[in-house]
Amino acid sequence: AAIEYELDAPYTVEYHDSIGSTNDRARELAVDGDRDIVVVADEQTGGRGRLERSWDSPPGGIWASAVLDPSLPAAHVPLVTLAAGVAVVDACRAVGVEATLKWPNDVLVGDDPDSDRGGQKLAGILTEMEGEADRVSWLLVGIGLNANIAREALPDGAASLQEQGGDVDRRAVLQTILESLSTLVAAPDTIIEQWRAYSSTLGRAVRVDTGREQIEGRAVDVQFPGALVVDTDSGEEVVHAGDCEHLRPV
Ligand code: BT5
Repeated sequence: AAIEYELDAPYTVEYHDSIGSTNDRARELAVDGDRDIVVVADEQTGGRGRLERSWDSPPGGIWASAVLDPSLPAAHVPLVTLAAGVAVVDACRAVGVEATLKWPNDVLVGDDPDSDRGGQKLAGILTEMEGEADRVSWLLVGIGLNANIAREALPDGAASLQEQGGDVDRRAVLQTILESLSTLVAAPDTIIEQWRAYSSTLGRAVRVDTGREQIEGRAVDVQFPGALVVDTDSGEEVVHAGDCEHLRPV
């Protein structure tokens, strides 16, 4: 069944049964000057992750991209990714699924630091923008949450809300996500603190691939506007972007 598109949300909704990528459609709207609109699809045929990766998006997921007001300084944009993660965790916890956040853009379940079993990815965030210095011309955040999808229809290492606790009312879940997101972006000072509270990265042994180097150490903090602080053998490193792996305790 398709998501009903009437949401009592702080954004207007454009709904598609099937689309290439909601981020691509949101980008068209954003470039045209639309704001506070969210593109939602039941299925994506060309879902995207970061760095040219693909994002599996079978029917039953929550695939959504929100076009935000770009009036914030470009330097604050990484906060939007953190805010979207917090909003997704809020919505998962509201349906009884104890999700946590892995820096910078993953929502996990089962990421217990004391277990040998690594966490599984329940959702991912893809923030995109154009602009420079203090002028963001458009800004959007894509959210992919595996909702009513069977585990078998997802790649290895993924989890779904269905598998965690049964099917959800996608409309209600999306509503919670958008309300949280809107509250958070209006109060950017609160984002990092909430992110820390939901994080399963902090305190962990991590390996971060920045694309140029691998940094290993203990993740000790996330600081404005979204950088990970890693305590390494050669001192503290502040990492602004990269892929982070949670290492098992030995
Ligand atoms: C992300 O990238 O996690 C960002 C995903 C954003 C998806 C949303 S859906 C709505 C909007 N429209 C889009 O086209 N995109 C956004 P990244 O951190 O690069 O992780 C990508 C990796 O996650 C892949 O290489 C796979 O290993 C894994 N993956 C792919 N599909 C998955 C899924 N459905 N669930 C869990 N993991 C998945």
